[in-house]
Amino acid sequence: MDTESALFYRQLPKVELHAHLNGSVSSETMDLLMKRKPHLNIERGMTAILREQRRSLDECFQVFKVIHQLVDSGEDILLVAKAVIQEFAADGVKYLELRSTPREVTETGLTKQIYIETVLEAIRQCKQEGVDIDVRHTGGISTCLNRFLVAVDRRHGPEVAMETVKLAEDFMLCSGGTVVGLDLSGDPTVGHGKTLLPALQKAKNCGLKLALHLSEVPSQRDESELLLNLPPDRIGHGTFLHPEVGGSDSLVDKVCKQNIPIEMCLTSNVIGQTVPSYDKHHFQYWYNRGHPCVLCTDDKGVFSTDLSQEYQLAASTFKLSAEDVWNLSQQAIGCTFAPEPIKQKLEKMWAELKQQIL
Ligand code: 6MZ
Repeated sequence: MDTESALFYRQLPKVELHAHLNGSVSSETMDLLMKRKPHLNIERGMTAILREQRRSLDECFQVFKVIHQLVDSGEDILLVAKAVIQEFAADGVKYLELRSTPREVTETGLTKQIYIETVLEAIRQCKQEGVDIDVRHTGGISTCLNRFLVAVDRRHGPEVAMETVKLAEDFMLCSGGTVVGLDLSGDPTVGHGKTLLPALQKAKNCGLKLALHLSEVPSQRDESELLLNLPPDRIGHGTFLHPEVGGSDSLVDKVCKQNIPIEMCLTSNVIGQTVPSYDKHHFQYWYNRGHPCVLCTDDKGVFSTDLSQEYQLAASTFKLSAEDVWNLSQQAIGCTFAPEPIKQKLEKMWAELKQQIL
C-alpha cells in the first residue's frame, strides 16, 4: 500500500505506550467540558496547540494546568478516559497503555483513590462496550486493549511519590492486571530524580514496570545516569541522551546494553521545541542503531495529533518504506508491559492483518 496515503496509517495496527490522559483529551470532549463549566471562561486555544505553532516547554505545562481545571471530578475523569480510549481505538490502536497522575480536589470530593478507580471503571466500561481486544479477532474491527500506568509528577517531591507508589502497588494487586506500571513525568526542569529514587526502587521491587521520562531537557544528564541504574523498563523521550546533543557515550551504552526501548513523540517534541525540526529528531539516531523505538503521541489533544499522523510523519521524514513502518509498529508489541499471552495474541493479530494491509 501507498505510504503517502493517510488510510494506510489509519489501517496500520498500532500500539500506543506513551499517552498522558489529560493531555490526550480531544477538542470535541473539551467543548463538552467547557460547556459544563462556563464560569471558568476557558476557550479552545487555551487547551490545545496547533501543529504549526511552537511553544516553550513551560508554556506547554501551563496548558495542563488549564485542562486540570476542566477535569476535576470523578464524572469528568470517566468522560475523558472513555472518550480518549474510544478515540485511540478509532485511530487503529489495538493496545493502549494510558498513564495519568492521580489528583485530589476537595471541592468535588475527588481523591487519588477515586481517581484511579474511575480510570479503571472507564477501561471496564469500554471493554464491556466492545472497545477492547477481540479474542476471535478478524481484521478491520476497532478494538483496543487497555492497560494503565500510575504517574508520579516529579514536581510533587519524594513523599508524594512514595504515596503514589503505594497506591499503584495496591491497584496492581487488585485490578486484575490492568495497572501494570509507574510513570515518572512532570516538568523536567523542576526537582531532581535522585530524591525520587527510593520511591522508584520500591515500585520496581514490588513488580511495577517503570516508564520514566529521561533527558527530556539537556540539564538532566546526571539524573539520567542515576535513573538508568535502576534500570527503567522503558524511557520516555530520551531526547538528550546521545553525545551529538550533549548526552554521553556512557548514557548510550547503558541504554543499549540493557536494551531499554525509547518512547518517541515527534510532534510533541517539535511543538515544545526540545527538538528543532522533524528531520533533527533523535528517532533517526536510535533507529539507525537498530534500537527499539516506539512512536507515541504523548498528548494527542494538546499537540493536535494522533498516532496515525505520528507514523506518517516518521515515514515521510525518515523515508521509511511500508515494510519499515509495519516492522516499527510490530516491534512495539515487544515493548509493552503486557503479559506473554497478550503479546502473542497481538502478534497473531498483526500477522493476520499484514495480508490485508501491506
Ligand atoms: C513531562 C508530561 C508531558 O497526568 O494529568 N506530562 N510530563 N513531559 C511532557 N512532555 C510534553 N506531557 C504531559 O496528564 C497531564 C500530565 O502529564 C505530564 C504532566 O505531569 C502533566 O501535568 P495527567 O493525565
